[in-house]
Amino acid sequence: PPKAPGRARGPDRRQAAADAAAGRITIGGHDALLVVDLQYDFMPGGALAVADGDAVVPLVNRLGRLFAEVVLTQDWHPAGHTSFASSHAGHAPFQTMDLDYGAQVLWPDHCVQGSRGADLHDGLDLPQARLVIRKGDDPAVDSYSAFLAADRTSPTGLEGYLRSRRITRVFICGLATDFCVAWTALDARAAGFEAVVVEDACRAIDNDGSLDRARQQMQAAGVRLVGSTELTAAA
Ligand code: VGL
Ligand code: ZN
Repeated sequence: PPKAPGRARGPDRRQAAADAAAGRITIGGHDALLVVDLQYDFMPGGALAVADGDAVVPLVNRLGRLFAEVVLTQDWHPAGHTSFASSHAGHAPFQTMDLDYGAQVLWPDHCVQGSRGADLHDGLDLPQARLVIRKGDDPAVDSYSAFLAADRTSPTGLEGYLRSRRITRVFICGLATDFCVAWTALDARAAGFEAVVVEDACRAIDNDGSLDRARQQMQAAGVRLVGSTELTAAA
C-alpha cells in the first residue's frame, strides 16, 4: 500500500517530535513572512530612525530562508503627506492630532516617494519575494497596516493576494514593532489569518509607552509573540 503522505519517519519524525516538545513552530507551505518597512528612513541616521533598526536585516534574511512566500512592505508617502508634522502649522513631530479618520501621531517627513530614505535596505537578501506592498500613498490617509489604511476602509490588496496563495498564517518582522508591525498583525487577525510577530526581528519606536500598549493589544487579539529561535524549517 502507498505510504501515508507527509508522515515523517526515522530521524525526521524524531526531530518533529523534539520540535513540538520544545514548542518550536514548523514553517510550511501555508505560511508567509511579511517584512515590514525595512527602509533607510527607519534606520539609524534616517529621518524617522528606529534605534538599532539595521540590526534586524541579517536576521530577517536568515528567517526568509524558511519561507517560500515572502512579502515586503514599503512606506510610500507623497510630499506633504498628512502624517507629517510639517503639513500642520503649529504641530511638532511625535504629537497626536485628530484627523477626519481619527487620532494620528505626527511624524518627521519620511519615506517620501522616490527618495533614498524610502528605498528598501540594500542588505535585504530575499530573492523569492515577489510582492512589495506600498502603503501610505494617499495624501490624506496614513497606513501603518499592510492590509488596511488608517481610514479602516481602503484595502491594499494584501488580503486577497495571501488568500489566492492559500496562506493561512503570517509571520511578521521589521519596523516598527509598535506601529506598522503591530497594526499589520492586528489586521491580519481581523482578516482571519493566524499572526505571529517575531520580536527579535523587529525594533520599536516606543513613543510614550507605545510598545507596551501595542504588545498588550496584539496579545489580546490572539497575535503570538515569539523569538526567531522558535521557528524551524519543515523536515
Ligand atoms: C511607521 C511611523 C510612520 C512604521 C511608518 O513603519 O512603523 N511608523 N510611518
Ligand atoms: Zn509613514
